[in-house]
Amino acid sequence: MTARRLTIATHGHCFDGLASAVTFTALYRALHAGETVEVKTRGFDYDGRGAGVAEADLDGDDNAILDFRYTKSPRLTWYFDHHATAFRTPGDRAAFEAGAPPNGFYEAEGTSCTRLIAETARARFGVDLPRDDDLVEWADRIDSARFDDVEEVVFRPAPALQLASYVERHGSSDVLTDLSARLLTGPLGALLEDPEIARRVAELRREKLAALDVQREVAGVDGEVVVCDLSARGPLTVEKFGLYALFPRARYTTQLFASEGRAKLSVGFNPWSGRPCDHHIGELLRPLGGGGHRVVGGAAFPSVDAGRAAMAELVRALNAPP
Ligand SMILES: [Mn+2]
Repeated sequence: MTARRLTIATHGHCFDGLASAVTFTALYRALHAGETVEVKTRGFDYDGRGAGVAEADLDGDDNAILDFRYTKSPRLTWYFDHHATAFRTPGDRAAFEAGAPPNGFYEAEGTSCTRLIAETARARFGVDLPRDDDLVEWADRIDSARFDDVEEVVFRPAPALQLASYVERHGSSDVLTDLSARLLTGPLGALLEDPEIARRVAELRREKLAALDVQREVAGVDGEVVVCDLSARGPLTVEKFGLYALFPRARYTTQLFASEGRAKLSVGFNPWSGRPCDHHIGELLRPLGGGGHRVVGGAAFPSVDAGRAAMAELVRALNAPP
């Protein structure tokens, strides 16, 4: 009997992208019990050039896009996403609404793609996917920044957060394929006992704590917004929630990075500020070629100057009434 080939295109360098691949693979295997299934996982990143999953990337018998932009293609058989910017054009949206693919699930304000898959598995397909390491719950908390205590996240990260840090840095297609296979058969904690992963996790911790000192030095506050221009500071590995721990009362944060002449802007709402998020950050970034969710987003630019200009524009927009 020939194997059934499943190709998964998921959000690369992202814990929700990884957990989505694991959760979807578990669902797919449950739906094809008794068959041999070969899974290939590819990671895709938002790189500011509008690149997405190409039709040629969808080379399985079944092809799923998870936690990433929609691609209209007859080869696409599964789609799960929760990004506000999932559809590039009204035509893409219309094709999806018209039932392409037949197994398409989209939740615009969903907290994570992983939870959407797990809930759909249960509600639509009657497949329960229990795990004892709370993979779905962690993906959901990480993707929606749902933590009680930001200091704990930044200074005493739980195993899932340590693995998330590893995936965010090292989660290319090969790594995602390997990790997702191991997470299908074992608990999350076991991955951190892998000496190579443990070494890299420790290295990332050191880099992030060093970067916190730089952020503390560089960042300032403009109205409601923390402005942290790191573009002149060389490559840094920053803790995703670092600015929130440093500026617990600020409502929004903007941060600019540069590497090899290109710039990357990341923008976030501080869920620990105790105040509402009055803007849709993903939508504010869309005209700048970026995207994201209501509370977090990013964009990339061909030059540092373009990145700085965009950052100033975002700071103005976030300080303006919604
Ligand atoms: Mn996600």
